[in-house]
Amino acid sequence: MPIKAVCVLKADKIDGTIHFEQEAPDSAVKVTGSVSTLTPGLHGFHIHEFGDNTNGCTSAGSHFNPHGRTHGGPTDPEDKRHVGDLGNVEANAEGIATVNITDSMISLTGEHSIIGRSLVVHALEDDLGKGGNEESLKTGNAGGRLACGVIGITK
Ligand SMILES: [Cu+2]
Ligand SMILES: [Zn+2]
Repeated sequence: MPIKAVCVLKADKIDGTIHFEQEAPDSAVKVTGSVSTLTPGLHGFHIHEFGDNTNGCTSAGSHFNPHGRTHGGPTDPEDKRHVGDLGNVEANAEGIATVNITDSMISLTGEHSIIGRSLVVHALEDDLGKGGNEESLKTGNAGGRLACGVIGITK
C-alpha cells in the first residue's frame, strides 16, 4: 500500500491542496496539486521543520534540515541541500501554480518523514543556494511566507 499525505494551504487570498504519495518507504515521493492566487512567476516551496501554526507560518521554523546542511535545490546532491528544499513552484498568468514534483530526499516515513511538518509557499523565487550571499545558503532569499499548512496522513 502506498503511503499518502495531504496538506491544505490557506491564507488571506491563497488556496491550495497538495498531495504526497510514496509507493514504499525507500521510494521517491510524488508531490502533486495546485496553489491559486499567487503572483505570476516562481515561488519558493519548502518543507519547514515544525507543524506549528500558533504564530502563523513563522512558527513553522526553518527549512527541514535534519543533517545540518546548507540550503540548495531539489536537484543538488544530498549534502548540498536541506531535506525540505523542494525548489520553486511556478504560477501562470492567472496566478495558478500546478505542482508536479518527484523528490527522493523527503519521505512519508522514517528519519526524513515530513508528516506533521509544514509546507510553506513563499513570496519570492528561491535562488536554490546560488544567490552568492549568506542568506542564499539558509533560505534561498525566498522572502515572506505567503501560506503554510501542516502535512497530515490521509487514506
Ligand atoms: Cu520556506
Ligand atoms: Zn532550504
